Amino acid sequence: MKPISRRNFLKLTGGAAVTVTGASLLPQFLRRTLLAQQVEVDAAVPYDLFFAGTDGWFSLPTGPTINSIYHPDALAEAPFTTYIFGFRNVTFLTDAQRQNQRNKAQHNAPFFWVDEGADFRVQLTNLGLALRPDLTDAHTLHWHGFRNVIPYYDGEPTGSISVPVNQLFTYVYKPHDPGTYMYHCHVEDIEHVTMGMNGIVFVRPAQNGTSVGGFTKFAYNDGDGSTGYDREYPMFLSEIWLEGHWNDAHIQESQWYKFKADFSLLNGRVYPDTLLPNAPIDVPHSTKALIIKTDVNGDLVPPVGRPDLQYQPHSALIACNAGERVLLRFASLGFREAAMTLAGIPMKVVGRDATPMKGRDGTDTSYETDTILMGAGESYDVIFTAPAHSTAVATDPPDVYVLYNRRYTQDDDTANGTQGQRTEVRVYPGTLPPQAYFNQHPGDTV
Ligand SMILES: [Cu+2]
Repeated sequence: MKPISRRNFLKLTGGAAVTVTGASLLPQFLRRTLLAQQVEVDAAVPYDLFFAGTDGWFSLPTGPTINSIYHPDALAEAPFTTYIFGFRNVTFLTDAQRQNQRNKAQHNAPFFWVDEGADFRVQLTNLGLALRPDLTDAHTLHWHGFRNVIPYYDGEPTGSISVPVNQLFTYVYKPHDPGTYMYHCHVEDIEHVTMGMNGIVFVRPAQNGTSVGGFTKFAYNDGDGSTGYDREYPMFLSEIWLEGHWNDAHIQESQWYKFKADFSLLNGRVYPDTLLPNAPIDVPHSTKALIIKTDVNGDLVPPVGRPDLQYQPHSALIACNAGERVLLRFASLGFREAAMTLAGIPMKVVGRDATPMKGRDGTDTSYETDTILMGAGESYDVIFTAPAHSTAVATDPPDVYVLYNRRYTQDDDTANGTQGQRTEVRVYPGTLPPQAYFNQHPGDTV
């Protein structure tokens, strides 16, 4: 039986909104396989993380030249403006709390990490799209650039399993290549990726925990400490085309080839919100992913004083002490080329597309630059050493350096008072305590 695509399905039903679970569209043999796999994997080893795919709403700046019929979306309940698809981390929630998370997606998807050589299991459930029951789309996890994946777990839906509405599936990984990757849903991928089902996953090297060159944390198995660092921050680039989001909310078909980014985001936020703290972090549980605190309903707790950022939990501020080494894990799932510039501090590129900058004969090919030119689907591991503080007086505020996308269409929108992909590096005079968790902001509540 030829699989029925969503669009053909709509044609068959005359375009009427019909609620059908994706499972009923699956051939019988596939359903049985899925169920058997589910039982087998779960019985053997529980999952490390449990993700949910769903839809939801988030908030983008408004302003004189942004506002239109598309923005803010008239269907959005204040303080939210824009319809999204996305993933949530529901690992530590009860079943009832998980069901509550339908229509509560976040942007971007949760950051998570895996240790080189370790078995890692991510259970994925599909909570469905609350606003679009006619869209019976499945969801998947696809690690972009992951070299040792087996097709079964790849997430590309024509060649591997995907997860229909109300079903569960467990992905099993055993990564061998450290570095920074991105992951996304691969079903109707232009739509699902740009609607927000995208994030960073990175693989920590086996060398971590050993002492090499004065460091115990490394980007790669460098053998000499050259990729050692004191603090690490993800820098995830994504884009929003308002018309596409509005179309999905209003049951209109988008011509995705007409994509034209209205917003460029860093870690899911637009400057100056990039500078604000993370949503309150659940530190004890943040051992395999950055876990945001949830309330009794399982809902995300928003950053203090910013209910509009409830579904954009990730800060993009970089904070460090003078003299420390900082690893920035850049990845882009926007369409346009980015030119991320750090003014006044040289950046050393130590890895690219999860590959250390070393030739086969060991030749060091790392290089210093002030600008990282990134295409869609590329990742860069970049280390900088924080310069001396201007006064070195402990009570003085941090020195501020600007990290921004030099392509002005992506970071400069003064007419609306917003600047997209822009953030700051704040260099403290030695007064910051050691980083307690990945992406820590000095103003975080825990
Ligand atoms: Cu999806």
